[in-house]
Amino acid sequence: MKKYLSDIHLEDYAGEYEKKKATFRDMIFEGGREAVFLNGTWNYAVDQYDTCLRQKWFLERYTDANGFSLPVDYSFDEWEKMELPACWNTFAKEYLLYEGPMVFTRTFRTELPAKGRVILRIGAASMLCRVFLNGKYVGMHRGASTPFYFDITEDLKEENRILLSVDSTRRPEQVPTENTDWFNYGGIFRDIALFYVPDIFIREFRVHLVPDGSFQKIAVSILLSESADRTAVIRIPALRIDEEIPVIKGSAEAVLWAKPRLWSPEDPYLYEIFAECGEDSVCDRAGFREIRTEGQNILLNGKSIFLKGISAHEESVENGRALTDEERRENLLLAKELGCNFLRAAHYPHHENLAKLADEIGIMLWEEIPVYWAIRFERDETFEDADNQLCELIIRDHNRASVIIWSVGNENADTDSRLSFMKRLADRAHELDPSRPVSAACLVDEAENRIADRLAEHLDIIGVNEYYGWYNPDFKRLPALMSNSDPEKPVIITEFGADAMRGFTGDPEKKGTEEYQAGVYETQLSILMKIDYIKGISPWILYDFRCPRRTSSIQKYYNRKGLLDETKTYRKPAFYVLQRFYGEKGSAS
Ligand code: GCB
Repeated sequence: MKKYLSDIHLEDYAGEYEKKKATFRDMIFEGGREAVFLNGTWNYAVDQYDTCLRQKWFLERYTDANGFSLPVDYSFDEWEKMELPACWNTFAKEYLLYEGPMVFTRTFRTELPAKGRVILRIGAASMLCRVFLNGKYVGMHRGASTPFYFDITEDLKEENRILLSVDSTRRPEQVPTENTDWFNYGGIFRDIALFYVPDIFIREFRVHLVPDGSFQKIAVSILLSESADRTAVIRIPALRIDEEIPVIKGSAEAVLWAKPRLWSPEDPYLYEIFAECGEDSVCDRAGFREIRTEGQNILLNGKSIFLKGISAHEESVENGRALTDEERRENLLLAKELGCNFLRAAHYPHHENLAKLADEIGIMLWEEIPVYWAIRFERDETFEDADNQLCELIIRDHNRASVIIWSVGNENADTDSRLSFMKRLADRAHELDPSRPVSAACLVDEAENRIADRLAEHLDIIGVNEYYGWYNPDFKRLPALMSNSDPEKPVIITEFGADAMRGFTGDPEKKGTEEYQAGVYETQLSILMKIDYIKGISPWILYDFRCPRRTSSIQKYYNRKGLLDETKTYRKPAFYVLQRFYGEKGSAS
């Protein structure tokens, strides 16, 4: 077959772009490093047939071996322009429902460092991203919501062309799978940047208060990019800590003695923390607090607390999933206005700045990976993907005091393959981060009307989603569910709620009215608050969000369970019901 025709007959064109996967092992610690941003204007093309990969556009072949010009199907520099990071669905009306590959490219100049490495960082790209630099395939990443990194030192030139093929196609074997209750945004949602680091650099730098009730031990660990022996210096000036710790074969762990002022939502106190090792130095702003469970209690700094929460998707009408920092702050301030001390960041990792802002503002967070509904639990590759996203999230946000719970998934039916899949995820979270409780939002056992999920044995906190008053209209079953259950662990009601369309008012008995939603909140709260083992709630949800499954006249492609509408300006009556309740509740359990 003639070479120039090969791409149209090649069935397995994508196989070679499965190689060189970026994983959590390629991450670098970013705190205190100067980023050279590649955000800004990029050229793009909608690439519905994946022609970029099939025809290898990245090779930029304009002539054949004899020097004759070839017809080419792209013109990078004349393509339309988009400012990244962005979601293409909100960028232009005609892309609102586009799912598939889009190709982004730009050129950039850079200084070539005499020594050291150059690391490319992409904050999040949905869902698959293939990266090409100067005519070469660099690697790929799976997962829409976590950052990924490539060492591009060898391929970097003074003048560079970078090309990213980002594919938002929903696929059954992916994490999340093809069916969810949220909108499938496509795009490069978060910062694209270069980091210049020394040859041997700090990949991970973790600090936390040892959760042993003493409030005096700060655990620090360092992982270098190479298995080298070094000495690291840890400094926390406000605590007069300036300690040398030995790094052996690239890793160090130490416990430093100090009495830090404890972080809490009432006093979100943060420390400047520095680490130096060889030629590398990093820093972070972090709080110290202890979070653990004891019996049916959740203890923050040794005291039993009640999590006054709300769930939220990462979304705005204007920017889709690519929120600005102002929008993130606005969401947290809305939660504060509601009287919350806790926010469930559902159902996938939100931007890293959410946790940084929550650290400052004083809101505790539940962070989750999109192991949602009917994931392909039996597939090893699907597990590998979920496991990698979990590790990327934990490593990224480890130092955030606001993050108090890792969630390994949401509403997955209690089958054998799911149990083994999610048990392994819970084990992984415990192993990677012994300083935080692990949870998941579980379904109730409808047949027995009990909180009974085999996964609970492997969790520290049981999340329960229940929709009495909405999907299940029989409110009488809710008190029965609670009295039939005797969990040995704290329970958070991770979801309850009801749809209400802004301005649809009048009949408190009619589903979809603002009054009906407020009534569901009144009844839910009056029942749940009598139950001792419930140590928190995060009703569904802060604001209405886009969802293709929701087609009724009151929904119009939105899930309307928000306490605010999608513009985040209109507070439905249920907002005030919850606000009043939180105002009266206090934060102790
Ligand atoms: C759930 C899901 C959430 C949905 C919600 C609903 O249980 O966890 O993702 O959006 O119910 O509105 O049905």
